[in-house]
Amino acid sequence: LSLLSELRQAVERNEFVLYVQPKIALSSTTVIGMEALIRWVHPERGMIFPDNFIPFAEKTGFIRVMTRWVLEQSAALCGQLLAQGIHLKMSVNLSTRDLLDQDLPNKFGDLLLRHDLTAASFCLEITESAIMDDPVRALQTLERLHAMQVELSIDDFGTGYSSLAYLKRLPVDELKIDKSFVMNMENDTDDAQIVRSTIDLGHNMGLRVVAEGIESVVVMKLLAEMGCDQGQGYFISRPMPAAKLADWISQWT
Ligand code: G
Ligand code: G
Ligand code: NA
Ligand code: MN
Repeated sequence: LSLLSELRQAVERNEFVLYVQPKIALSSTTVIGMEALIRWVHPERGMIFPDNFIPFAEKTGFIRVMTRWVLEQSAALCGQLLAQGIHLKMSVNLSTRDLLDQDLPNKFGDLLLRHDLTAASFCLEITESAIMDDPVRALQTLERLHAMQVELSIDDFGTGYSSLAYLKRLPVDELKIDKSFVMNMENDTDDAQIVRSTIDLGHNMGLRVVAEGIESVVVMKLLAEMGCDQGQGYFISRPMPAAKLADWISQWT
């Protein structure tokens, strides 16, 4: 069986599982959101991580089916949490293909209607490289999404090739500092300076700044001192099955 037909079969057999990783405010440690991260639980091979199928799904265009699945599951989870009085913002990763899909804003609007949610429940994460693949069309999609009031985030910031001149024109709300700068910032003074400068750059552009890859309390405190707004990482929580989130929140708070 080719990987593509295996992926199609995985959808039919419900083998994908929505994992989420909590996102907290660094000043108060309050949980404010979560990032949706897909997992494939294969009947024979067990858990398959996205690095082993997302790049392929992007190449073949199958990613659009997966993105739709993730958005559907995320919206359902948001609805369930809201019914329990839990208001969290759901961050969902978009790929290049999604950004080039002219119909994505309409599909997203339809999703919100069907789940009785507002755009404020979502933040869409896009990497610099996904945007730079076709900046003109990407910008069109981002502007239409932004006009719908959905928040947009630049993911893995600092690892791509976009210029600041270009970034300045993007209708984004959040900048997410790549984990490669955050993970070792307690020991690497260059990393710490990059993180500090990125926080200031983001704030000066009026953006919320999020650090991913927080693996220790020392790093979490350093980031809070630097004024970083939000954080995410193994120290706070590893990604977990969506069904476990409500319990995790009640233990965290
Ligand atoms: O935990 P982690 O292994 O989940 O994710 C590895 C990579 O796969 C990351 O770059 C992450 O952004 C990407 N990824 C995880 N879930 C999704 C998804 O639903 N859509 C897209 N486009 N990428 C995802
Ligand atoms: O590419 P993106 O930033 O969307 O994906 C986030 C990736 O980082 C996922 O694979 C997720 O599991 C992983 N991740 C989340 N927190 C940590 C962390 O604290 N340390 C490391 N090494 N990886 C993390
Ligand atoms: Na992401
Ligand atoms: Mn990232």
